[in-house]
Amino acid sequence: MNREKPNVLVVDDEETILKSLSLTLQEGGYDVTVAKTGSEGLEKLGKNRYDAIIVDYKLPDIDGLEIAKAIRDRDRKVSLIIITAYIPAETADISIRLGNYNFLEKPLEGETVLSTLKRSLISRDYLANEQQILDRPNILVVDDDYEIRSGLEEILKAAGYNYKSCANGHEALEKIKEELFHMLIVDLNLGDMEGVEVIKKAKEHFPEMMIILITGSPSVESVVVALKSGTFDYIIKPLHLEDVLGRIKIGWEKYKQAVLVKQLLQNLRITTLELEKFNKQLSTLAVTDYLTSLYNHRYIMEALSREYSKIERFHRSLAVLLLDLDHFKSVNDRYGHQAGDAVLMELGSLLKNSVRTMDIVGRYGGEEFCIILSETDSEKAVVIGERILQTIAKKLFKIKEDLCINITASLGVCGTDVKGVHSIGILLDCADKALYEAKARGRNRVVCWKEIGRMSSIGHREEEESRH
Ligand code: GH3
Ligand code: MG
Ligand code: MG
Repeated sequence: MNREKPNVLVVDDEETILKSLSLTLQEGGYDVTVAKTGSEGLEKLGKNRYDAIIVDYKLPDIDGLEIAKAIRDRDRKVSLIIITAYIPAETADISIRLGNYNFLEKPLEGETVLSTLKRSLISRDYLANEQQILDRPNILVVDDDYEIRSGLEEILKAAGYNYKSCANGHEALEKIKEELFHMLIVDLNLGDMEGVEVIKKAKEHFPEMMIILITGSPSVESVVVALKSGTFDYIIKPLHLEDVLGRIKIGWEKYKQAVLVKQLLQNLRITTLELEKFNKQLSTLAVTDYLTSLYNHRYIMEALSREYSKIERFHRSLAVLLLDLDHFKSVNDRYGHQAGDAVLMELGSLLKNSVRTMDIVGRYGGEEFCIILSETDSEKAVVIGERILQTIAKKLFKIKEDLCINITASLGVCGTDVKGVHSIGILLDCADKALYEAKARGRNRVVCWKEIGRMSSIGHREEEESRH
């Protein structure tokens, strides 16, 4: 670990959490920087180097996975700890999805924060030396027998391994907290505790640690207990040089394989997650109009067919509203196509905000929009149409920095409550004809097919449909 104070960046939108975390970390001997949003955090990360980042999974501006990825992109080796406010099962799920990141669950406890941070920094240091470490394991020898301990030290030294040694369990546990060991060679019977206790604690701390047990003449039971606690292999005293070295070598190969598999799995998880997200984006794109972000024509038709089958089953009503901007060509001609686009975008959000969330608003094509009003008859639809007209009339559409204009629209309405309307084709056709009539009557108005009631043309349409 660094000799100077490690610095930690904390990103959380909750003031109280920022304050209490800062205090805990400062008392724990860290330099602390805080950020209240994801973008502020990333900005700070761009300017400064941090040893660790503690970041809330739920930030107002950037979602947890995005920020974790952005942080990793900027600094692959920084310690990353994620704060979650979820029940354990969900945290576990995020943990599986994100790979081996460290987590802190709310409410945060000072001691847990400090121990998680310390563990994360130790493994960061380990990652920083990944290559070097994969060539040379770091081994801890724990035996209360001086002869055996020094014998092992000699063997390890001659073979060129990094190692530390100690004579009892307590000392071993202290060392494990301070440093990352890939392998533990431990006596079954230590003076102050059972070797198995040391193994359990070591595994809690670093699950991948390879354990080799040293034992006199072991009982089957004691070997089984040791194996169950995660022991990889055991050596029976007296120790033989070749035997010890051979087992360390095999253990080391196993360790490297396990690390490799873990890395591969982690990459796979991230790839799967990215794919899931990409697929979601794709399906959203497939139903979205690129300009207004409303639903596109295809989706409107699908939705209409879904809604229509519901009203057939449950005998409910459904109305369709077609809206076409008045003299929109002249907006383009006078202010340019881009200004026209800006008007269409503003109108899109105006329409979306003018109806209930259950209603479906889409761009039918060009400067024509379609609204599907479920559970609505044609009379109510006319009232909604009038309301939309008034909202449009009041709205100033921004053309450029210092120029706003008014626009108007014409609306055609038809509902399934109107006599003779018994298919989607007829419904749309009648709404379209009502729109045409609204244009003919002078524009900037709502016309309902019900009041026109030219049933002859419906008959014509029906004939056409039955022919297909
Ligand atoms: P009316 O009142 O009869 O509807 O007149 P109008 O000018 O709105 O109708 P017309 O059908 O003659 O012209 C439609 C205009 O809408 C022409 C076309 O360039 C414009 N338009 C269609 N789609 C877009 C678009 O995506 N962006 C822009 N800026 N203009 C569009
Ligand atoms: Mg028009
Ligand atoms: Mg048009």
